[in-house]
Amino acid sequence: MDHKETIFQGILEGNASAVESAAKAALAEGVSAAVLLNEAMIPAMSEVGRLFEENEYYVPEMLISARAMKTGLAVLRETLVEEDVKPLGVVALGTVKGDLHDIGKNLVSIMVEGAGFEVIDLGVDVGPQDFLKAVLEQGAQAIGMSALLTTTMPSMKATIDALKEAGVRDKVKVVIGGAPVTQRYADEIGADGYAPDAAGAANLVKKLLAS
Ligand code: B1M
Repeated sequence: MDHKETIFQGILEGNASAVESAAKAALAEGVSAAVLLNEAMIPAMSEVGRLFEENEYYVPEMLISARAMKTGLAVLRETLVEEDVKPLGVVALGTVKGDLHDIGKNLVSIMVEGAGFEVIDLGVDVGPQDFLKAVLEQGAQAIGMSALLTTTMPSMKATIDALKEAGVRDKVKVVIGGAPVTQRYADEIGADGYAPDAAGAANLVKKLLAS
């Protein structure tokens, strides 16, 4: 089995140590972190989602796969993030209220940091007031919200409303994303932009904060 296959299988089986050693070995052999991410790790999580939909996997299996994915991401992190770059701005990121999915948000965090921004990672289950606090008290110039559940998407609008009520909506850029989120939804709730993936989110933040 080559390293990509070991990583793919390791995530499917929730074998974090196999994922960790294969990712380290692949990087040492010069395989790029982006290749490991896009050709092994993200496809493995999509497969986990498919198995869950078909009732072959249940929440515990998803959970151990997610742990293996996070272990792999931690190995890639250093390679993905450029070091010694003066921050271009401050961006607060979080998964919205009621939502505990953080793998996509963590990837966005790595890419935004890699694009040269200081990231305030607010974690998961982040409510409108927590995003607002990051703007008012920590100087976030942009906020990024992630949602993986259709039921938690309305929290994105609630956060934009909270920014409006506090009179700071025009001082901060709002970027949204996550599997059920679309450009149409972003337009509907008045976000500044939507990105389909982590690299897209980093580019969008760069573009919005430059304008
Ligand atoms: Co859950 N889950 N989950 N889950 N889970 C999904 C999302 C689901 C689609 C599975 C399915 O049915 N096929 C489904 C949602 C259905 C829906 O609402 N439409 C679902 C469900 C139902 C649930 C529970 C309700 C299950 C239950 O308890 N019965 C429950 C909810 C818990 C909660 O949040 N309150 C639940 C729980 C869990 C676990 C805890 C077990 C685990 C999460 C662990 C963790 O994150 N720490 C989990 C997992 C792993 C998944 C799947 C399998 C994988 C998600 C993932 O990490 N993908 C997922 C199925 C799937 O997505 N195919 C599923 C990999 C990740 C890299 O992709 O997060 O999409 P993603 O991020 C992408 C883009 O979306 C984008 O960039 C990333 C790629 O570059 N992106 C952004 C993300 N955020 C962005 C922000 C941006 C821009 C881009 O700007 C700011």
